[in-house]
Amino acid sequence: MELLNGAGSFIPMGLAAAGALGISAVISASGPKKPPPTPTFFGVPSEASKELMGAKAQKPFTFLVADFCPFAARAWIAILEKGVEYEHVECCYFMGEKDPGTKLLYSLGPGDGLRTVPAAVHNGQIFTESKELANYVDDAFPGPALKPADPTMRYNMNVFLSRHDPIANMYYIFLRNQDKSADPELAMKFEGMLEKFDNDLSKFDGPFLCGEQFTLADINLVGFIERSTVVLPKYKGWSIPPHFQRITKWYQAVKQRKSVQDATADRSEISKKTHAFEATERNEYLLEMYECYSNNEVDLAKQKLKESGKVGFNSYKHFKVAQ
Ligand SMILES: N[C@@H](CCC(=O)N[C@@H](CS)C(=O)NCC(=O)O)C(=O)O
Repeated sequence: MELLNGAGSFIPMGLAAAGALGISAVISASGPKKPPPTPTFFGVPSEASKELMGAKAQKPFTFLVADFCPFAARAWIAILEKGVEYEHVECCYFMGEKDPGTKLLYSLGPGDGLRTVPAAVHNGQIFTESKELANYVDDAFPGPALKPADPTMRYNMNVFLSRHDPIANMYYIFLRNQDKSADPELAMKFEGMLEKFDNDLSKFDGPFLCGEQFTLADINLVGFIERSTVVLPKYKGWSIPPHFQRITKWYQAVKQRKSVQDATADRSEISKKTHAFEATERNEYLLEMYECYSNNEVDLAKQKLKESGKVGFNSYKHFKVAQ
């Protein structure tokens, strides 16, 4: 079938429909062309960052991460669950631009670049923000789905995601608080949030929030429950109350997953070659890293580690010992 176009000549029906849809630009005499990738909100890596990326950009997915960061853990666990082939760039942001990964991170975007991990470059586009990045990884790659297919269960997952998100911020508020008299109240607030999580684990048959499927709603919380079991007992003398039995069971199930085991393992070679921290065993490492948070001295630690700028040398820790 043919149609008369405005100029009075005939055009085939298929092309007329394409024009009506505004996609005629992608059709040429040599056939359909691949449309350019949809731009992300953060755009494309700057020229400076492309140079820094160099050899790190051999694989199509470059992942900028700090292995102690509970936000980055979200995207990392998603990547591992899906079996994405990726380039792993550890960032010791405590050392600022003295650390090559952090230099790359800062140079990625326009203006000031990015300032936090996790971040990724995929299809020549910049991605960041842990929840959105984990979700993107699920959408963009084959492998086990991290979101329920059923719309109602997906709705439930989204409710769990937003309902339990405040746990992340509260963890930091509690850890960083220096006023001992406020600790009991902060602990109560944190427990109130954990209680909601514990209750929601009874909504379906488990072991995960949405039942048998391990989803983004679980992934969102893994890092914060890990730190609640390792960091808060040491620095706040507080532990997850044992009556939150569902959380305990959930965490046992979570720790069975290979992705979680890999993202929470003792330090890898790349980690040891990147960070200023000294401990190599996982829990010791988290305790060492979070010391400055527990003293609410993150800026001081950054200043010290930037000054010394040495891999495997925690000048903040030594400064505290000498004090
Ligand atoms: N909203 C961000 C938060 C990420 C974030 O705060 N990451 C920390 C590490 S745990 C970071 O990169 N901090 C950089 C700095 O303190 O300089 C997300 O969810 O991705």
